[in-house]
Amino acid sequence: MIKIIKNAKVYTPNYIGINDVALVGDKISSIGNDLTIPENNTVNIKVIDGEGKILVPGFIDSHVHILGGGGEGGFKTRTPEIKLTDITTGGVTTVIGCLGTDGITRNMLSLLAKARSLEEEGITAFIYSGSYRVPVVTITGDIAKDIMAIDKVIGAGEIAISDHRSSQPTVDEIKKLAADARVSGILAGKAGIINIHVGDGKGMISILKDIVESTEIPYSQFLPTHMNRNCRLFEEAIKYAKSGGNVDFTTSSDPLFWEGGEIKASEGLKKCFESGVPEERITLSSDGQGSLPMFNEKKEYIGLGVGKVTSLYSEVRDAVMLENVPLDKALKTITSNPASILKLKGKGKIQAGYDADLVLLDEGNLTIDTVIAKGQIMISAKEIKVYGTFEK
Ligand code: FWO
Ligand code: ZN
Repeated sequence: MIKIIKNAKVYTPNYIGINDVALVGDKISSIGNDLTIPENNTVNIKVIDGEGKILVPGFIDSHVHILGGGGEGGFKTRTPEIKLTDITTGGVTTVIGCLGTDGITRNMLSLLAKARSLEEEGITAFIYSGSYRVPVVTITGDIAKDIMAIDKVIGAGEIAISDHRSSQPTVDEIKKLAADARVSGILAGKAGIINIHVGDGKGMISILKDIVESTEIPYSQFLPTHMNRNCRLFEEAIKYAKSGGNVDFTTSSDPLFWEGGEIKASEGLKKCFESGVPEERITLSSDGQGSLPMFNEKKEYIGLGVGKVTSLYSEVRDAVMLENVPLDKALKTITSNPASILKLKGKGKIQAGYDADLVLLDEGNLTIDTVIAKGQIMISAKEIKVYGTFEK
């Protein structure tokens, strides 16, 4: 099937002006002005009108509890499994699935099966092996084997540090894990990334700084997330990013958290750019379907919300509409930045040969109009065209 998106303002995510973009099957085939359909054309070509619209790469969400998560308030607070349209209605075409606090009753094979189910339903899904705890839960029994043998495993995560729910990992344990993930990632042509869950603990990311300063392991091996969960950690994120690290801000939130001093991701982006953080060092992720538990000062559970994948683009839109962050810079945090940090081949850009993952936005209010994943129209004119297996 050939599709041509005509006359849209194209952000690759760099702005390249009004262009046509042709999709052949599940790939972007060409970008240019006035791509015309030959008179004697016999192939059925679908033309999508991009007039008055902005065309951007499909969004990448690097931290989603696709199997569900939670449980911090007991069994009844285990959050439900994600559905396809929870993801596509947020313009997200690639997710990285993870386990969280509960890596005991939720297991890696189920996470892999859920990723494969999302792939069959039409989007791209990868996973991290592991959960909060170290030693890491894996499929093969060894993180290096998981990364080398299983196509969808791109690294380990979400490994918890500085959190009362963590396994209190030592620097050495994280160092060894990063070493294994790095070398198996190199051998498999993958990122071998360690997605680090940073809690509210006062240790913050000192473990990561120790490792980068005392070994050959580079900053790029780690992607610490939730770095906007409190002001102290956010200030640390700016320093860490300016010295070479990548930082990820969580977009799901609960007004309860704002009392706790959490920095709204859109405001965090603005502050980062004002502080001179290089734009390629920042990513946003939603923590979708994860729990957003609240604990009091005695670490007693007082309630929880559930993360939403739709918060990912919503925070990018707020950054542009409310914080005056330029659209291209804001878009990079959920397209080309995660694609390059996580080494997702063919993802995160509008470029010939890349996967046909694209989103059309209304030019006026930047709302999502159309979502295309692997060349298939998932959402068109704000209407859901493809539902998950059991959604309709
Ligand atoms: C964050 C996922 C947290 C789960 O600290 O880590 O709990 O396993 O589902 N969520 N524990 C949420 C804050 C960043 C607001 C998770 C959750
Ligand atoms: Zn987390």
